[in-house]
Formats: sequence, structure tokens, C-alpha cells
Amino acid sequence: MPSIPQTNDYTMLMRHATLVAALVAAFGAGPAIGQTCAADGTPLAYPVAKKVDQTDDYHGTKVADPYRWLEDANSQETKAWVDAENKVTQDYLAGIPQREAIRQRLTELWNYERYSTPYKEGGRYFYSRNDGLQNQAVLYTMKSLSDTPRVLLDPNTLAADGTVALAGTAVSPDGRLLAYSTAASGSDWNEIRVRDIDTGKDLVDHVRWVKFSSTAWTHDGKGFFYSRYDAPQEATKLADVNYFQKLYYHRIGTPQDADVLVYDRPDEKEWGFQAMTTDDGRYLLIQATKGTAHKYRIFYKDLSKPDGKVLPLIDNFEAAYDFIDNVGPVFYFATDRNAPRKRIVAIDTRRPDEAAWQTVVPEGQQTLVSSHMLNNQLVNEYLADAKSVVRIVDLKGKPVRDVALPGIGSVSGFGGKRGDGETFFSFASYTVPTTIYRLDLKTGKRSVFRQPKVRFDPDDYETRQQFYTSKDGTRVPMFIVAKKGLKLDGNNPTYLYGYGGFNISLTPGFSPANLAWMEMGGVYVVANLRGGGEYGESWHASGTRLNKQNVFDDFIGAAEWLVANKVTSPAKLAIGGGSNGGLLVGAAMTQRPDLFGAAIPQVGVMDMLRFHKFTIGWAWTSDYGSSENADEFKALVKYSPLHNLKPGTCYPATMITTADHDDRVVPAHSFKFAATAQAAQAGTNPVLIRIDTKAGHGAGKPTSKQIEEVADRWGFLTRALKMAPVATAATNATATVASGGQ
Ligand code: X99
Repeated sequence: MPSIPQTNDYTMLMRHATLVAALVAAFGAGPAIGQTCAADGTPLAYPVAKKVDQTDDYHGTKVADPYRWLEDANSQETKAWVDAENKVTQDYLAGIPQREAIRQRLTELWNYERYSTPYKEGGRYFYSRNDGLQNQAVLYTMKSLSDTPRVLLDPNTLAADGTVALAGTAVSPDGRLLAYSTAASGSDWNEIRVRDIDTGKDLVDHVRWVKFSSTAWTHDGKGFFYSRYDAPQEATKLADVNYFQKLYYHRIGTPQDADVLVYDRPDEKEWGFQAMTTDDGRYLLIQATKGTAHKYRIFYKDLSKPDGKVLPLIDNFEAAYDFIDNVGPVFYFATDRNAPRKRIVAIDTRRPDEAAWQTVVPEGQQTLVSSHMLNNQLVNEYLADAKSVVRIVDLKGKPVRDVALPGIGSVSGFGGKRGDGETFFSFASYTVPTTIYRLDLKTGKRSVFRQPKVRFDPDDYETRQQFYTSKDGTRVPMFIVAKKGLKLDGNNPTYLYGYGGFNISLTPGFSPANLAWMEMGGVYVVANLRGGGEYGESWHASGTRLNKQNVFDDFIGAAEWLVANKVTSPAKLAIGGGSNGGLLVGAAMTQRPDLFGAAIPQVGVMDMLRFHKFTIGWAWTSDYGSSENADEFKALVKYSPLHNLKPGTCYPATMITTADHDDRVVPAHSFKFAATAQAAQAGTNPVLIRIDTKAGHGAGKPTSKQIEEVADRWGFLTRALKMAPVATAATNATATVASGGQ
């Protein structure tokens, strides 16, 4: 369609009519859909983005990439474009009257004390706590549960603006040293340092160019294993592709130059290595990965033998093997080998052939998520329709007891050692703030360890799980959360969220951001799309590669259910998602622009033809396939958000978000998508891009930045969905204080 100058309302309406006709032709007539194309006001004036003559040939198909220059984040032209876009966005958001009240209410809701699950090492407990609005949680230690906690590491002291985050910690088995990794400005690059736990002072150790690494101490406390890449070029370290990860051993007190190379594969650029040491100190386990697929090789080395070699235990990339623990030479794994919902096997390293494996816990109806060996038993966490179930069995698989949970929701934790008689876990749901419990494994008794108090009344809200039928007949669940007494008049502002990939399950969780949305009268919906891990590996696989369209169909199916059942209507429906979920939002809005009033693709993968060329992008080909394969190219180009924006289309009000240090999904994806969408947009719905600075893909984002971002998001939606102003902070000043279950 030629791009027509935007003149008057009539032109807009006509163009929309043509669009609907075209969509019906392309996708078939769906249920009755509403008009979402704003034709009031004047379109925003976006920064000029030049178009270059860049065309690539994919298996005989020519594909233009006119904004290729935006891939160079360091160029003056890109920086000028970013600044100009941020100005348009900030000016727009500053004109939204509710934004400030939302920001204030978010600040109140966020201001509650919260904890991580404690773990024990070398006779001490360690856990983190955020007093409410601290940018980063503080790490504490104590000698007993009744001891006064002592600050061990406060990341807020590492950067005044909170942009240095703790990315990982590992305590030496003797409880003397803490190896901790930090990440600056949201980047995936980590640095490891070592702190003396008694004195609180850092040692000389400094390990760099660490990424996607574990930290695994040897039992003697003399050093640790970690994974690194070769040092990158400074200017391009946030964009250059990461290959050839290597596993090293760092000895305390020595410079990184002296670190010993433990395992690498110069013949396999895609192999990555994660080290684990067994609790008995005897073995080093190496989990070898090839990208993000949950298909691992397992190597091990007997550390008690001075010349112990790295030996293969699982010598193919055919299934997942999550190491649980060992009893001497017998290793326990949770695996999806011949069991898509996973089972637990014992593999005797002296007889490693598959025929000799013992199935300890067979595959069941529910999906096994994790398993922990504690109290000489197995504590197994399952998902039943995306909700947690915990069962304890003995080491032969005989049932001991189920762990009664405080409600319907999600658990995590259960750390500890094989002989431990206690463990800790967290429980949360959409309306129960993350509460930490201690579980006595001898008696099965659970007690509250730490319970947050959030200024809202959980009884005001209800959650329901709704199953719906997707395009091909698949039954898909979604959670619908809202204030009690929701009127099914098709008029509720609704935020539909999804992810749909990489075997990741979306389970109920607490978030002050979503609570604020519901206080504003919003409905919060999470769809458990294919591609996720909710129902095991087959559920995941059915949303990957040539089947990726199933994920988008599931998301669109959720939206259609919400409209057909009068929860909302297209003009009141927003979609959101981050990362692979940003791709989801980009695909949904390009396939069904008529179905949504607003779209918020966050840190998304938007260029499906070139994602593999940046940082760790190649690792996602297990879910996406690659444009370098002819069949996969055909599938990718059909849904790639960047390649499916059609000039002259009326897209929903859109706010694209990304950040300057996102080296997981480089901001170029969002830049090119934004420039293309702004040029394609018909009507006056805004297409904004919000580019955060000193921020990355999301992990470790300081609280202050999270609050700003959410205020912008909900503020944007008040206008996009034409929400009536509602009092927030004032109304709730006297609200009851909510806390977790008993
Ligand atoms: C990743 O890209 C994970 C990257 N990554 C590893 C790690 O490859 O974080 C790795 C190896 C060992 C330890 C830690 C890591 N992920 C994680 C995908 C989704 C995920 C991601 O971030 F699989 F869950 N994506 C961004 C996929 C598309 C958009």
C-alpha cells in the first residue's frame, strides 16, 4: 500500500476499512472486532530516520533492511536518533496527567521489606533483603536463625545510582570466603571478586570477562571454577558475538592470568560449560550446552585423583540432565530423556550405559521442575497446570509426604545438602507477596521465616484460571486477575502478558507493578502459551522453529477469548511481553493490528533474520531456527515483526522499550522496528520508543528505574486505552496490610 499523507478523518476511516478487508483476506474472519484506529488529533512528528540501500539475498529472496545503520549503536547518527526518539517519548509521557499519581502509588506499593530464601554454607546462613525502596537487595549473613543478621555485601555502595547489581554469590564450603559476581548497567558481562566473610574485606582477586557462568568452589576453599570468554574489543563488547566459552579454575590470591584452563573445545565454537562441584567435594561436573536448548552433555572429573581426567558421562546433546546430587559414585539427575515431563534417574559412573540407569521417580502427569536431595530424600517440585506441587519421596522413589502449600501459587527454593533436616522455600501468587518459609524435613512442619507486608488488601482481588481453545484446537490455560466483582461489559482495560518460548513457564507471582494496574481498574492476564515449559518438553517443542506460529496463535486466541467473553474489547486491550515476549507482542500486533488497543514490546527480538549475529543470539536457534536454513528462513520471514510491518496500516498505540546496555537482545532490534513502525503507521496512534540508559535486558535493574518504567507503561496505557482517571494513593491510604499465608 502506498503511503498516503495523513489528511483527514475520512482518509483514516477508509484506510482502516481497506486494512480490515485485507486482514480478513489474509487471516480469515475472526470474531467481531472493534475499531481501534485513532483518527483524532494529529500524528506525532518522529525523528527523521534515513533509509539506506541495503538488500540481502536469503536463498533467492531479496529482503531490504533500510535501517541497517541503526545496528551501529556507537555511531553519531544512531546516538542522535536515540536522543531525538527519547525526547519525543518523554514529551509525550510528560503530557499524561495520571503518570505522576501512578508513580507515587507505585512507590508506596514497592516500599515493603522482602527477602530471598536463606541458604546454609560452612555453618552460616546467607540471604538477601531489600528494605523496600533500596535499589539493590543487600546480602546478609548470620550464624543461627536467631542471630542478629550482619551486612555482608551491600551493592548499593558499589554505585550511587544502583546500577551495579549482584549477579551471583558462592560461599566456600568452609564458610570463610564469598565469591561474588557483579554486573554493571544491566550488561550480561560479570566480574568476580572475593570477600573475607569474617572481616568483610575484599581480597586481591579480580576475575573478568565472565558471562553465563556458575562459580563452583573446590572443597578446600582454595579456588573456584568459572566460565569466561576471550576479552572483547571495548567499543563492541555489547554487540560482538560470543563463541568459544572456556572453563577455568581460579586460585585465590593469584592473578587471573595464572588461572588454569580446565576445559575448552576449540573445535566447537557453540559449546558452553557450566561447572558444579559435588557437596562431598569429590567431583567436578561439567554441563556442556549448545545454546539455550535444554540438551546437555555431562562430563565429570574425580577431584580426589591428582591426574583425574575430564570424562564423558552423557556423550550426546539429546536430552536435559539436571544434576541433583550424588551418593558416592552414583549420580542423580532429573532428565527428559524418553520422558518429556521429566523423571529422576540414578546413573552409576562405574556403569554409565543407559541400559544400566535406574529410574528412581518415573515420569508422571505433572511436569517435574526441580529436585533437591535433602534429609536423604528427594524433594520434588512439579507444575500442575502452571501451579506448584511439592512431593517428597525416599531415595528409592517411595512416597514420603506431599508438602502442603499455603495456597495456589508458585514455590521456589528448597536448597541445602543431602543430610539437612531443614530447608527454606518461597511461596507467592498474584495476590500473596513472596513469603519465605522454613520447612522442617523431619516433621514436615512449615513455619513462616519472613513475611512481607504490602499496603493492599488481597481480599479485594481474585484470580481465576481459564482454559481456552487455540486455533488448532489446543487447550491453553491463562490466569485472569482483577478486582472482585469484575463487570463483564467488554469495557475493562486489560493487559495481556505472555512469553511463549525457551521452556520457560509463567507461574503465579507477586508484583507491585501489576497490583497498581489492578487498583487502576485494570485486568491482568497471563497466558501459558506453547513454547513454554508448563507441560514439559513437548509443549515447548510445539512452539519452536517451524511451529513458532502456534505461540502467536495461542496469544491471539487468549485475546479473542477475552473479547468474546466480554472481559474487554480490542480498544481496551493491551498486550505486553519482554525479550522472546517482545517478539510475541511484535508478531501479534503485526498479524492482528485490529485486535489490540495498545502494544508494549519490551527488549524484544524483532529482526528474526539477523538475531544470530549479535552477542548470544545464535544460542536461540534451538527455538527459532535460523535464516541461514532455507525452510526456517521461510517460516521466520513470515512472522518476523520487523518484516511484517505494512506501510499504511493502523497499528495499536505502541511503546517499544529497550536499553543502551542490553547485550542479551541488542537494542538494534527495537531501533529498526521503531523506525519502520513509525514510517508504517497510519492514523494517529503513537509509536514510541523508550530507550533506557545505564540499563540492560532487565536483570539487576535498580528499583528506582523499575518504578519509572512501570509508571511510564501504565501512564501510557491510561491514554492509549482511554481509561477514566481513578484515585489511587488517596483511596488506599487506609487499606489493610496484606501479608502471605499463615
Ligand atoms: C539466554 O539467551 C540465556 C543466555 N545464557 C546462556 C544464560 O546461554 O543466561 C547461559 C548459559 C549458562 C548460564 C547462563 C546462561 N536465554 C535464556 C534466552 C531465553 C532463555 C534469552 O535471553 F533461554 F531463557 N533470550 C532473549 C531468548 C530470546 C530473547
